[in-house]
Amino acid sequence: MRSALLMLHRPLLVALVATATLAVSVPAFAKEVTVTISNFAFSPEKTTISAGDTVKFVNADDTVHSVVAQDGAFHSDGLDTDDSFSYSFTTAGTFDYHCGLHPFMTGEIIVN
Ligand SMILES: [Cu+2]
Repeated sequence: MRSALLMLHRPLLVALVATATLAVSVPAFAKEVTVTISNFAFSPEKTTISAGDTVKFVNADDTVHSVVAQDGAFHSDGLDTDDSFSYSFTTAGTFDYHCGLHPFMTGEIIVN
């Protein structure tokens, strides 16, 4: 009786373990990091990520901002309140960026 119950549940258990392993390993490879634009500043100003990660810039201000890479690698449209712009960094290095409308707003993404 007891062994019959175990045999019945074994495939389900294997499927559950496989699903749990997948759920844990996929986000570990590429994560999404949020940079908030607030009070005319990028927060955090310096963000360290791993190659393959995505940075999501979210505008929390009531003013339109944009995100422009110093080296021209990316250039967002004007972001209204609550709008966002995402960019995946595939190579290691230090990437400086600023707001296209307010050049004094600067930030840095460090990709390891
Ligand atoms: Cu701005």
